[in-house]
Amino acid sequence: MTAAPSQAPELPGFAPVYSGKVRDLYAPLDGSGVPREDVLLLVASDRLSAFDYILATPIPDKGAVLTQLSLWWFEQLEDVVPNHVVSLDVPAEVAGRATLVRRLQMVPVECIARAYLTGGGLEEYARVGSVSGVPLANGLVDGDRLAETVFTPTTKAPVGEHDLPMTTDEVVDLVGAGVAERVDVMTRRILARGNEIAVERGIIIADTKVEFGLDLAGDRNSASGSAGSGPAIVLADEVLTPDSSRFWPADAWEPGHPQESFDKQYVRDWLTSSASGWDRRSGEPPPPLPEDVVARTRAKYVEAYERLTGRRFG
Ligand code: Q0T
Repeated sequence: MTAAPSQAPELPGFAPVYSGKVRDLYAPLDGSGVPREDVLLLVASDRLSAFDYILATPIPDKGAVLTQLSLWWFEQLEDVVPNHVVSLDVPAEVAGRATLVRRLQMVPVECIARAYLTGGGLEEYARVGSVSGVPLANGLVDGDRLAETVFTPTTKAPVGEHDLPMTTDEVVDLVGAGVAERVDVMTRRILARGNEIAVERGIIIADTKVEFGLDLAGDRNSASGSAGSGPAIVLADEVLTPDSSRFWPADAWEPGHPQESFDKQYVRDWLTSSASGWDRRSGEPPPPLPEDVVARTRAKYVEAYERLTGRRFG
């Protein structure tokens, strides 16, 4: 028996607002059944994406592990950036994997910072010798640590489409020079603080994607280095999880080839092995995962949580 993929659950008292690849957003209904406009319920599912597919097999506890990890990081980052979390008072059905969050005006940019060179950053470097306009040293290879953390924003494409790199000018045209500068600095600080903490615990965070929102009602930022210079910029969504970031085991780090993925290695290895019977270029969706691949993948998520936080999961 194969478990069905977890779709956005129906939650009494909540109206579905948006379903992403792995997370679902709801608006709480007020006493009269009207959706509230001040807060949202953010629910993390057990869905896993690999090779641009949502796999048919959920990973048990993945949504809870990543929610708890994000909450822990929000605390570690409190002096760097305010966050959208309001409370953990959520329906029992999604307890542990949901948070009530402040509804923000989202900054329409995927804010990415890179501390190590790989993926799209490596491709751009190979082509033009720079990444998002930042010139890099000659001769860098896949997995090299960058001398400075680079901000590499992209567009927010709809689900199913690919995000495209944005120039600084494009970000400025979209959100203004003030917000553009502040999200650049904050995204790089988040990754830098993340790595200060993670590297001691045997994990490298090569790069990360964060989302910010503007709190048009709330206070000015005190931690942003720009107090009084515009609406507060608030960290939304999730932060420094294996879904939003590339986690690498630090002890296996070896520049010059693609690094092992902390969380999805077993899934990728199995899907690309003959055992899966799947051809990535066939256009067919991947087959369901075998039990042992699911169990080992779940263990990697729990291991990341436990290593980073020093807490036991569950
Ligand atoms: C959002 C207003 O991928 C997203 O959501 C996953 C379901 C992106 N997204 C976030 C929002 C948030 C948050 N988080 C917020 N606090 N306020 N909108 C909308 N889409």
